Amino acid sequence: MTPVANPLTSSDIDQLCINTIRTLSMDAVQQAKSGHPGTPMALAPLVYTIWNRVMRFDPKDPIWPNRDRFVLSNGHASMLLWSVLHLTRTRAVNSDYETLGHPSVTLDDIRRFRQLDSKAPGHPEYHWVSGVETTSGPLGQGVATSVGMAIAQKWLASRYNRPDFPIFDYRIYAVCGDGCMMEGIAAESASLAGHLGLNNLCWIYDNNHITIEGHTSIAFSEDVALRFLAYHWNVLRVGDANDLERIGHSLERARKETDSPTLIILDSHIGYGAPHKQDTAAAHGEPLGDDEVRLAKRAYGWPEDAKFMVPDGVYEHFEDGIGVRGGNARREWMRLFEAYRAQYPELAAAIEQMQRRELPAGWDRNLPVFPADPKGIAGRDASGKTLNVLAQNIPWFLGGSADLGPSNKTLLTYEGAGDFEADNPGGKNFHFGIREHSMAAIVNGLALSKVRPYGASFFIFSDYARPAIRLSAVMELPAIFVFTHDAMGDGEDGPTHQPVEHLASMRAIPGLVTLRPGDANEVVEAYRYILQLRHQPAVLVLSRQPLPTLDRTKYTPASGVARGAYVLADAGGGDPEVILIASGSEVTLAVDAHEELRAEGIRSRVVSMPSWDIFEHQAREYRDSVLPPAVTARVAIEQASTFGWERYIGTAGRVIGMTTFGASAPLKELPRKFGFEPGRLAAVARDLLGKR
Ligand SMILES: Cc1ncc(C[n+]2csc(CCOP(=O)(O)OP(=O)(O)O)c2C)c(N)n1
Ligand SMILES: [Mg+2]
Repeated sequence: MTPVANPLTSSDIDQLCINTIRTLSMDAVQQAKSGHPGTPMALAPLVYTIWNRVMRFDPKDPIWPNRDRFVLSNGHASMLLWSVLHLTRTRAVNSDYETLGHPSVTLDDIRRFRQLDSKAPGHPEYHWVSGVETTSGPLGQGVATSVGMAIAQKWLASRYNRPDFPIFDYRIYAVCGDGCMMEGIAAESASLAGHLGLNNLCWIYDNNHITIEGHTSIAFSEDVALRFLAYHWNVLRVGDANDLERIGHSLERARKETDSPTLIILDSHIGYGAPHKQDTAAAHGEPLGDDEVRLAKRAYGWPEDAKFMVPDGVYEHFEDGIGVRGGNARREWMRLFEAYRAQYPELAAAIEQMQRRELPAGWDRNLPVFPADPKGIAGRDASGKTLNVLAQNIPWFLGGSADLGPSNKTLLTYEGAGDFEADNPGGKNFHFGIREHSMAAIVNGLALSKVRPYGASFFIFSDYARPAIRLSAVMELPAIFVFTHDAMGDGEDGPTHQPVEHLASMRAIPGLVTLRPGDANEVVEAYRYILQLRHQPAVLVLSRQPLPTLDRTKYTPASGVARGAYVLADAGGGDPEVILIASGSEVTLAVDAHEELRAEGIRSRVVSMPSWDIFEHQAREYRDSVLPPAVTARVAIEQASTFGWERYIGTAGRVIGMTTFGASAPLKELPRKFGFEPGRLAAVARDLLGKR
């Protein structure tokens, strides 16, 4: 052993396990010729301690509902996770939530780190590798998501635990680095976690003073401990990342904390044990090089030429630690749950439905039906009424807004809904504060915990939430984002509050369902569609201003929303001459233009298109029936960027949309300025047909 790596551990087998994590990580990065070896080398003792000594996690059933959660927010250090998932022989789970016989991560996957189809990808990917609790990599997202997990545990405990039945009492551990600490989303999330007193949450901050560009002193000098104390966190410090006893002790203190989340600041040395690279930025994100790997192995007392070696006794030691502890905890919980089921069959059934992302029977009963009304109702108001029915039908459907509840109309106002607060963790109205980014990540954390969440704000501020919305799509989570004030309905607030490119931006996210309903009944149908999604997030884009409620005896039913686009009004007698395509507030405008054209004997069709994404997933036959390829005279109208509409209007069509930002003016003046008027639409249609 060289002086660099003087082990301070209690036993040789602990050290052997830790060094296995280190060397697997170094070998994998070296073999891949890419990756991040330094932090796994430094944090191996921490991750070893959390997994093998503390966490209640059963590798044989990695989705057991009351398991402790482990989040690696510094996702670039993914080899930490692949190593422990492999060494604990964590089982794979399929998309039907069945535990399979084979391991989640094999040694071969680790040999193929970062290669196509390997279960050891560059960053932790939920949905791809069993045992990963959330996708991480964009720094700060993991810790923010962990706050959602902690909130979910509190809510579930409050709603489902009964005297002598602690069905939900799990804890959440999240590891993060300097990058996460610098990101704003972590600050938003820590602030809320402290406010809510989430004592089930423990973040461990890898205080290694190194990021990609060098020492953190070039850009980061605040006192993190003081900052977290000010957030009402319990702050602990462990001065040596190799000191297992102190790490264990601090985790134990976190567990005993009654009022606050805990931050453990862990002083570590990136690239620990590598004689030339320890404590340098070079250890962060590139292979150490064959010579340095050999020297580091020598420092660990490891055979220098051994690669991907798991020494005798290592698997067994994990089996004796987390395997036995986690297995016992799960079996005990299963027994507890059976007794709970006998006493509280309805609650037990609800918990099981939640785990499978099913909805309770009668989930859509009493949904509102809006009568035809030319004055109409705002999208946000129709949404508020619908949400209040759904939240009563689905006990675990909950959410809130980033301080815009009264504007977004997302408040649940029925008796017993309640506000989620530290002293009322069973409340269903969440107050995220003005923290859109964190809100979206928390919504992801809630969805990962199997409750059904929504978060809300103005559509313009989806910009502040987009990175987490994108991750909800990457993770295939049924998260719901309700965005009101969808276009220029904001009037006087002006261009800073008028979304233009946001629809295009949301539509561009693969797997995300974006829906912009055209009247109150389309809002209801949009919710009906969204609630049935199990593996897709949805963004609901709603108007601030009243939209006429269409007469569905005259026009086709709003249930067409479930197909993404549908023929709302038609000329009859075969294919139309011209097709008018619209979403949201422009749908009635298209109907008005259609009536105007009809009076002139021009046969037009109105297609209401609330969702491109849903429409794209319909059979070609259906799509061609709505937009017959032979009809090339098409006009799209939407109060948003024209970007992308070419795909539906083709080269012969026109689009009335936005090519500039909006303007500050009373609402009634804006449609005139930007050309969103039925007369203009009819004129463009006539022009296309050469009938001026
Ligand atoms: C939001 C975001 N910005 C930038 C990056 C690119 N990036 C990956 S790791 C890293 C440095 C992280 O430093 P630190 O968290 O201290 O990790 P360490 O090098 O100590 O492991 C950066 C900038 C990222 N992954 N996410
Ligand atoms: Mg660092």
